[in-house]
Amino acid sequence: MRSLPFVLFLALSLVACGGSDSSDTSTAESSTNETTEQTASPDEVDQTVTIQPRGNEMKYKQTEFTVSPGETVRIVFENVATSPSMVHNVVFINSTDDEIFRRVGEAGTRAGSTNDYIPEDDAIIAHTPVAQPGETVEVTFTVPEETGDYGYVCTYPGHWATMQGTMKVRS
Ligand SMILES: [Cu+2]
Repeated sequence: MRSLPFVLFLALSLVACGGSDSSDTSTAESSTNETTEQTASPDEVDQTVTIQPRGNEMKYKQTEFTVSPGETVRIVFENVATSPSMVHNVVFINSTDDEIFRRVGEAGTRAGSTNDYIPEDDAIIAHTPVAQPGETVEVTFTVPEETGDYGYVCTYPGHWATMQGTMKVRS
């Protein structure tokens, strides 16, 4: 399910390459309103947000940031931790409800390392890969059109309860 937008993007790219005389602006527009869209290239990014953990704690140093509806945001997660157990990711969800944090966090543990601790859950709108200590990972996605507060959480086992933040979508 999560790979559908990427497949769609590829299909549109192929169509665009096939046509020779039309303008070159055709690929981006028809596939943008999906909240799971993660295929934007760097030159389309409206805002880059850098997130780090707070040292070797199971916490994000940046616990909130603000973006605009529908913009393309690039999340760069720099895992500056040094402890080998401080493996992290950043999973964005469509809620700041404690129960949704719990549901996604516990499902992430069950999803396991082979899935980067990412469960199948309708609340998830985007996520980074897992970052080992010292590693930097990133994800680019389209911010939802609906204003409000969206949560982000680390789904590495044992981290979800304390490693949370809020993405504020404000027009
Ligand atoms: Cu973590």
